Amino acid sequence: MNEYIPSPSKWVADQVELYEGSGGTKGSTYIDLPVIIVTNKGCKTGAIRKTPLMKVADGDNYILIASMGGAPENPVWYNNLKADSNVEIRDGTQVYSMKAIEAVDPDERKRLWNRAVEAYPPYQEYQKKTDRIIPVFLAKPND
Ligand code: F42
Repeated sequence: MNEYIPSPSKWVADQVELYEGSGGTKGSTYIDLPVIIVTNKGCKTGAIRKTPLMKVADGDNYILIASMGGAPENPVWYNNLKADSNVEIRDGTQVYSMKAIEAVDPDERKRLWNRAVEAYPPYQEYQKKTDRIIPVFLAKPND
């Protein structure tokens, strides 16, 4: 089993600890909106990484938005998911084994992006803040 390395960002690491430590009954929101925890492998270290993201559901699937508050660069979890699409997603008390694939088809990306903005309107502001096109992933359950 690989080692879990917490985020160097304290507020993020604290949210993961509260969320996971409570089995999903605490720490599962950000500004009163639901959050999921994405667990995956680091593409350089091979370590277990855990990233809280806003919950954007699309049926049984989840939409993951690599916004990082509109920062100029993609978050590094983007690289991790591109290298290995296998993720575990915790949504409250439920944990699902999934594959997260970047939406590259422009129509599909737009549909998913619009759903994400409905769920969490600040994503639109984040896109205005940055020149990069914010990547969008669709995570689907493994059969
Ligand atoms: N971020 C988003 O992008 N979208 C969201 O919807 C979102 C919501 C959200 C809600 C609650 C909350 O607490 C945080 C939220 N965040 C959201 C922030 C998110 O959790 C991440 O902190 C943020 O996106 C930055 O991700 P990051 O992967 O760039 O994290 C940095 C701080 C980090 O952990 N860096 C590590 C480090 O040591 O500097 C490296 C982590 C890593 O995965 N390393 C890889 C490895 O091999 O282990 C290598 C990766 C590489 O290519 O270098």
